[in-house]
Amino acid sequence: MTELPVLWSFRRCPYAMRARLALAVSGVEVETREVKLRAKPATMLAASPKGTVPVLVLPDGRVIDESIDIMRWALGVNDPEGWLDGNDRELIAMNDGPFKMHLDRYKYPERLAADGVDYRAAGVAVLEVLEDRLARSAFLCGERPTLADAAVMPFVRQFAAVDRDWFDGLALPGVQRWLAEWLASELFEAVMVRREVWVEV
Ligand SMILES: N[C@@H](CCC(=O)N[C@@H](CS)C(=O)NCC(=O)O)C(=O)O
Repeated sequence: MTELPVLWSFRRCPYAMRARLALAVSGVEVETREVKLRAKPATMLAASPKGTVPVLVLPDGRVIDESIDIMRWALGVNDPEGWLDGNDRELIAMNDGPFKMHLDRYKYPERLAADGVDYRAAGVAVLEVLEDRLARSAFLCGERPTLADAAVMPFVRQFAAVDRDWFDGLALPGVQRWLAEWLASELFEAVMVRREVWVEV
């Protein structure tokens, strides 16, 4: 049996989620190892001392420990659905930078910063950029899902989940439809399967 790449993962981590989405769509087989963030295995930390998930360790020893790089690597191996056509670096940077920052500050623990910045409103301003696209096309880069959608969606999912009723009441019909479709998709279901926490033997 040939050795598979090992993906160190945490089910609910949005970064790990997007890596699993790209790996799943690429069809590249990996051995997924679920970790507890509070008790990261020594083997994972030996491969990537910075201690974040996801981490992909290739059979030749190469280590990829940024989720977006794992996505690009997997799609570079095999991209049957043309996800790399939506390699929208600007949009992904807006998500990973400002949106993620607003999301974290809205989610834990306060919506309003000491300086009066309303992070929830700042997050919505970013979602309005997505809405502008999703009002015109089914997905962020056109009529089919691509890398940009998969890279951003897990973070929008988190933002929505903080206060679902409030989110559902926003005037963002495109974003709401897009998110609902992703969450109902077989692909998303497949990458959200529950796994036992990996234990070193
Ligand atoms: N830039 C990294 C960020 C990954 C990240 O921050 N993952 C979080 C979980 S969602 C993590 O592992 N945090 C370390 C910890 O909680 O101990 C990536 O894109 O892979």
